[in-house]
Amino acid sequence: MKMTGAQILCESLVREGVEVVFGFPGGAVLPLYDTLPQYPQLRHILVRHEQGAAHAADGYARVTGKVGVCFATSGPGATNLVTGIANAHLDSIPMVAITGQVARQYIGKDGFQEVDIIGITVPITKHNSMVYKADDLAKAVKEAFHIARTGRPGPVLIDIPKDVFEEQANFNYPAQVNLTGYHPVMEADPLQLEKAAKLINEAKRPVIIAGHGVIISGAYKDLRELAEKSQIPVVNTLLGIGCFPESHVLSFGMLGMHGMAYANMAVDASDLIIAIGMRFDDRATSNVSGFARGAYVIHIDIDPAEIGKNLKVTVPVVGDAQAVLEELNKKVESQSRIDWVQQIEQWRQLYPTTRVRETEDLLPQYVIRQIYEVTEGKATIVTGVGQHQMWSAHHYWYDKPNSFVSSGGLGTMGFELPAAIGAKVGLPDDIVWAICGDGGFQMTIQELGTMVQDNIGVKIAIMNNGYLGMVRQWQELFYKGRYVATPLSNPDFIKVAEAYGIPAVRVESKMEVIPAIKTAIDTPGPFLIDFRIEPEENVYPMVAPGTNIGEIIKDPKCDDIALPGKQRL
Ligand SMILES: Cc1ncc(C[n+]2csc(CCOP(=O)(O)OP(=O)(O)O)c2C)c(N)n1
Repeated sequence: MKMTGAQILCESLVREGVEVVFGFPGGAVLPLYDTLPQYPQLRHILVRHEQGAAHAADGYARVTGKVGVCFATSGPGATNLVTGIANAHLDSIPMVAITGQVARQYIGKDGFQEVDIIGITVPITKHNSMVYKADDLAKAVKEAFHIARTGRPGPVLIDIPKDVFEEQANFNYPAQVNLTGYHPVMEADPLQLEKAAKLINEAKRPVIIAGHGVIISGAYKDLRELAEKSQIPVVNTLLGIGCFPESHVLSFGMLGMHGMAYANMAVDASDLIIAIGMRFDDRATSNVSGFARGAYVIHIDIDPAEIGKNLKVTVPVVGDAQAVLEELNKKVESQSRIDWVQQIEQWRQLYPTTRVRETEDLLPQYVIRQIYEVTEGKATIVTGVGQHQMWSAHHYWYDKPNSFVSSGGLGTMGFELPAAIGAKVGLPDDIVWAICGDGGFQMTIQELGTMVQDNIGVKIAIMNNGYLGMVRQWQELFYKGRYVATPLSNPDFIKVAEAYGIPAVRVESKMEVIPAIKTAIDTPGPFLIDFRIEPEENVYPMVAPGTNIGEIIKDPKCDDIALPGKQRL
């Protein structure tokens, strides 16, 4: 049956199970937009900026495990996607970005709105291609989804010239994908597994570092089995939050630059690191030569390119975390490591990082605690990048995967609002909170319009400190308090929200916190709270950049424990 390229694209998306697309139209994609009404099963959400489309597709993909899809037009539309694509690339998020291109006859002529988006996105996509004939479109879409979601997931871009959308071709959706050279290894080499099991069985002070790969591969049960069977403490990366219940007795929280002191101390004192689906990012390891100096390292990762990239590894295990752990668990012996676990537990008691200072000031840590209490820990928390991100990681406790959505690898300010839109669209029945910095919020503030137009009920908490807080903190600690370009004058966020038609309140004292959170949840649709938090509050503990992970800077102001520590199972 003959169809236009645009129809072939839509039909192919339907075949891939796509239900929602985030996008923004323009001349080069007009034939596609003109075809969309024929496909009511494809819900299109009009964002206000293409960066928002990519982040929303990213947030949607994280919480649903499906491939996120975004559309943009040629030239500036396509380049506006770049930050969002790079973000997805660094965090291994399955995404298909579809960009319009100028018509074939104009390609290479620097005509109106032409840009070489293929060239631009080569380093930030898992794969990209221009489809030059409508005949090739179905195959290109099939391959794009396959590549995006298999192996180590990532973004794939398809660039389609305007006249290819209009060209007629036969529609045959391929049943299978056959890509020479692309065969992600799922099952680990049995010999390597044998070696890994031997190291684990012999270790006295092993630590598991669980990363995003555990969440992506759905290896939670297998991870838990490994930890419980052989009594190994588990720490996690920022993106690994939620892959192991934080209330579990063997969970010792996040490691790294703003990790828990006891998590870093455990890694520092360990004799074996079992790294699962994590890539030894410098925010996790700090000075890599001072990282876990007395430990052997087992590195389990689906991407062979990650192994040995940042850290020398004793036993590399290439494979899908779930498949690997399932096999490894058969070879690992049950044993008690009670002394080691108790040692870390003691450190946890000595250096509890979940402290909130006793004060009447409005502390961000207190606000996040209250969001946790009111939502009973059941909300999906989406953050931007900065201090509020770390406070959200520290003071909300996550027991289920994907309940913490954040930009890890690229560290993209402005991620919070659009990613929360994507998360809420993916989980319409869940409570989704966007915890924003006042700086990051203004980077994608226009997406309030998207929320209103599509009635996407994200609850927004701005941690308004009047600074680019995390950078100010670095200036305070490492640049003698010279606050260059970090004080931030803000608009009246309440008026901004109201101008968009979003109800909003301002909170300036502790006693207003809980009522405001409850009102936000009880009010249908989006709601914004402007929390005027203590302007110069810092995130602790901290490992200064370039120092060793065991060299921890503790909060100089925090002596008392005003709120109870988290409950253990
Ligand atoms: C797009 C982008 N530009 C710059 C930075 C550098 N940066 C990291 S954190 C930060 C400050 C964030 O300020 P805000 O959003 O207000 O959050 P806060 O740290 O105050 O919680 C900046 C500028 C970044 N991560 N992303």
